[in-house]
Amino acid sequence: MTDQRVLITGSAGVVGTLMRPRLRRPGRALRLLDLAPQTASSDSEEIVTASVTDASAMAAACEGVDALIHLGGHSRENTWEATLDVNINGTQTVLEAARSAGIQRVILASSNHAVGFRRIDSDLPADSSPRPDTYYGVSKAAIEALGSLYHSRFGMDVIVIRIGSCFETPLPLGPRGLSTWLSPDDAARLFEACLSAPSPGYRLIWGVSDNTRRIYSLAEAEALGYKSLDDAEVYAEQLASKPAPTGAAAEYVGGPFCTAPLGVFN
Ligand code: 15L
Repeated sequence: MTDQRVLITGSAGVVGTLMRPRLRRPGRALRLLDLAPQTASSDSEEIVTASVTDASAMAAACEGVDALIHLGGHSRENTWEATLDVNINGTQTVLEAARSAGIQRVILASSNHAVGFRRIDSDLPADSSPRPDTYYGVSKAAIEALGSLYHSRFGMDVIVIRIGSCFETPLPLGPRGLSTWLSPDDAARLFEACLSAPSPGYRLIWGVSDNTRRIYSLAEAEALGYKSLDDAEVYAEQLASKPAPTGAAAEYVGGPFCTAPLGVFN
């Protein structure tokens, strides 16, 4: 029997792929929406092939859904037009479909690139105001604002997560990952906390593991019930031989995004 149906947009993307097996629960159906083809691995998975920019497909995908995790969209720098269309218009389309279907709980993926031009040496509370490093970062700041709007106007519970670097390990990220890594298991713990926290209202929280070199605050996520069990420091020795960032990439939390050409897909 299905007690809860969770719609995940961008389920075939990097974070979606890591979350799919980890968010499986008895009594929970996962409705997995992506442009890329996917195959259901059990009766509790429902596949939807659609774009987050398609209002009628999103309306259909939201039917019978209890909670929505919106991961869909471009996950790195792209042209302004593509970023505007998929990340900003797409998120508005998703929120509008959720509102109209009566979905009370929405979790939106933002990114540390919404505040990429904040200095590494500062302590970063989760509600630090936006200092985007790219068009991509601008789109994440807009997603945060859209989430706030839909909460204030319609009373929906909207939790926006400024995700650091969610990968299997921090190794591909170089030394920066020792600070920004969100382990996949911690990410699943964080999504579970976001799904189950009673009446959170609007929250902006960091998505990061309890890394020894962490500069992103965990207090806001912990207030929702999140407990990180991982620390990127276990990879420190393996990363010791990798070149340390220099210039703006060493000064600001966005790292290499701070110097990547604007509007160029990379
Ligand atoms: C992000 O927002 C990207 O989606 C991801 O690919 C990583 O680059 C991550 O930020 C990061 O900052 O490491």
